[in-house]
Amino acid sequence: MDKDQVASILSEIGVLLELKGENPFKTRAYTNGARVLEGLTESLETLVAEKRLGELKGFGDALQEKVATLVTTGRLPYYEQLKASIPPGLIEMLGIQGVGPKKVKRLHDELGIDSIEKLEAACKAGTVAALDGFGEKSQAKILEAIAFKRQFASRHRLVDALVVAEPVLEALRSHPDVIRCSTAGSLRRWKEVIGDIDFLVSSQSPAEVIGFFVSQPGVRSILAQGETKASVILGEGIQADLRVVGDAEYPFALAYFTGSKEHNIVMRQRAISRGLRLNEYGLFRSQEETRDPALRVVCHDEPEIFRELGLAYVPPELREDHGEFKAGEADALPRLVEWTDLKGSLHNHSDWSDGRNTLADIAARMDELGLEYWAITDHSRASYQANGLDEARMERQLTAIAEVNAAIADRGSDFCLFTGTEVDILKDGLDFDDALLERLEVVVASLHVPSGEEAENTRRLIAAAENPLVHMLGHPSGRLLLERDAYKVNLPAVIDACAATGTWIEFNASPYRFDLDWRLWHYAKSKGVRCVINCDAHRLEHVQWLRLGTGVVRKGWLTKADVINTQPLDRLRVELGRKRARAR
Ligand code: DGT
Ligand code: CA
Ligand code: CA
Ligand code: ZN
Repeated sequence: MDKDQVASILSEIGVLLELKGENPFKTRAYTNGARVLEGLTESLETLVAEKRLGELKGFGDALQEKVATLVTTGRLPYYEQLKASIPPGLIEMLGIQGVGPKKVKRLHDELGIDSIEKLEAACKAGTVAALDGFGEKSQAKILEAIAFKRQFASRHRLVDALVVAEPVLEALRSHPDVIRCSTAGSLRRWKEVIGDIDFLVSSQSPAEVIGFFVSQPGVRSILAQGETKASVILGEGIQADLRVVGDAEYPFALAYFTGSKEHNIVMRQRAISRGLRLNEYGLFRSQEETRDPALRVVCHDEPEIFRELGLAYVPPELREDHGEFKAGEADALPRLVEWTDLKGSLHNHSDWSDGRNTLADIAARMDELGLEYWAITDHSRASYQANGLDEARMERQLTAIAEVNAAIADRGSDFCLFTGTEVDILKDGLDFDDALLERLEVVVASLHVPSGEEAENTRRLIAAAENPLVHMLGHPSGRLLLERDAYKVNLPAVIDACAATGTWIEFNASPYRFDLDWRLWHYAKSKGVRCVINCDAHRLEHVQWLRLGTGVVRKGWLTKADVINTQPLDRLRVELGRKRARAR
């Protein structure tokens, strides 16, 4: 266990003892001990090995013994028993701003409150204000802090985090004291849902950078502000952490704080097996934990760290311990698809169903952006709440699209608006007859009203894939991130059916969906199933989702060749005809 982990356990022990009403001298010994360890420049392992812990300020026998146990065994029974003796609700209550151990103890002793829920109820009933030393004002503050904690303790969609993180990163980048900076953590790895935002900066003037960071316009409140790190709440309640390091440490800190934890553990092991030590401060020629710059293996950037550990550079998206080490050793990591490789989107809506814009406006904008094609796949008749089209309206839309394409050609552009449908997968087949589907250039089949039975949903999706006129399955799990779980379905079986029939699977780039989940693309790809990165656009600005979706689907190891809509228009036409031709 390293010194920061030991320090954090010591300070937790201090808090737990205070909760129990222990004598303040004992409590303070742990809190001070934690602070001494945080500022330690020597290796803690060495101090323990040489039995020199007694040299540290305020380290009596009891504290020395506990630190030694933690460092050598990674565990401390005293701490575990102490923690187990306290109701977990009390520990959770400590997480409310302005509620420290003394207050928690009094709320528990005098009102029997042992959870956040009970505290909230008591505040609402007014009983907390009646306690000596609390009052109306502090009762209202506690209620506010509970609401606040709920909001920021939750998880957030990637897009919501990016929107608040990008301006802060831009600001940091332009600050004269910032040498290098980046996001780290799950945001840099393009996770579809994230906990908190992490920023990393290298600088020789950390105090200036920290001060600048906490005074950004997006900062709603400051949770902690130290000499080299700070935590704030941004925008709609998303926590953001900043760490400032020296420039020589920067690549190592970036690798460490990018994670994932699982990836870091393997990296650390690889270092150890080469007689080295890897931590957030560097890669060291050492058998034990250290941050001695004299022992540091010089790496100017992340690729050099990977090289030192016998690996090809692993892009952040792949750092999930999902096979990147085996592939990295063999220099067999994929060259991932880029959003700029995309030539259009094959699942989109217009104002003919539940989209916002007209066919002409959509075509004009996508052409102007330099895309080569865009499919209009409005809903079919069963999606009546989304103003789905019946056969007669479908017929009229075909004429309207032909007119738009003619006008585009008149302007001298090669851009193509494809006809199509997002046809509903019903209990007993598709919502349109084959005779109509055959006349549409792009057919997306989606399950919008699933059954409660896994076997039944799986059967319906497989039946849709088996229709030679269906090009791809839309949002195959039906999940809405942080809102609605996927319906029950055996996705590997669906993937197998798509592989067998030459059906593509959509990666729905809507930040509410990101469906099919990136974790399944590795399997789909191994079966030869091809991906279509679709915006499922309902407004012009949703075209931006091409960038977001590509970021997330890269986590599924996809290359340009794995994604159909990287093909230019003429090649795409050939691809669209392939499955149909095979069936004839
Ligand atoms: P999140 O915020 O829950 O979406 O996920 P991350 O991955 O951003 O996690 P976070 O913010 O707790 O920490 C950022 C990175 O720091 C994490 O990806 C890996 C590294 N890290 C944090 N704690 C540990 C740890 O205890 N062990 C190791 N090996 N790495 C850690
Ligand atoms: Ca994070
Ligand atoms: Ca964090
Ligand atoms: Zn849909």
